[in-house]
Amino acid sequence: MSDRTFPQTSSSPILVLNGPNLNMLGTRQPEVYGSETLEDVIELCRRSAAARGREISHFQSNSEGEIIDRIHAAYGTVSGIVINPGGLTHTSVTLRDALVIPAVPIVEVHISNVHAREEFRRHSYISPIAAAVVAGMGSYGYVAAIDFLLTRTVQAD
Ligand code: DHK
Repeated sequence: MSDRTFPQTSSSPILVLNGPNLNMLGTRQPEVYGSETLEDVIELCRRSAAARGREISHFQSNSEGEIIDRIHAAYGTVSGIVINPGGLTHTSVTLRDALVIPAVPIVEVHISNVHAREEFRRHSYISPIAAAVVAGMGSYGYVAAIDFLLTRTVQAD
């Protein structure tokens, strides 16, 4: 865990970001990504945060630029970021550069166990700047990530 990102002192929302193709959850390769839709997953995230008296803000896009714009808008307004970057995980230096800008803890989530799949999925541009990485836990990975951020974050207000 890096000292750069902890402790946080805000009760602002957790930003949950989903990258390309994650809007197709429930339809897309259910044997890999499960049968829950993105709406199901986000509802799970909302309930998980609400159980701790907190809120999430969610954004999904198939466009790298839109995701980066949303991260820029998060500056000063969120207390942590949970991101499943989809395929951008393995390709995007610009996404990584954007994610350090808000200077909040980040958890990288993958529904599938990327290490048990194709070789190219084992490399992540995001992991080195993440406080934690979750892979292979299905939708529960998002819940674990939110819980981690909310319980490991010092509340000032
Ligand atoms: C989702 C994707 O879209 C893939 O490109 C990643 C990740 C894995 C997941 O497991 O959630 O390689």
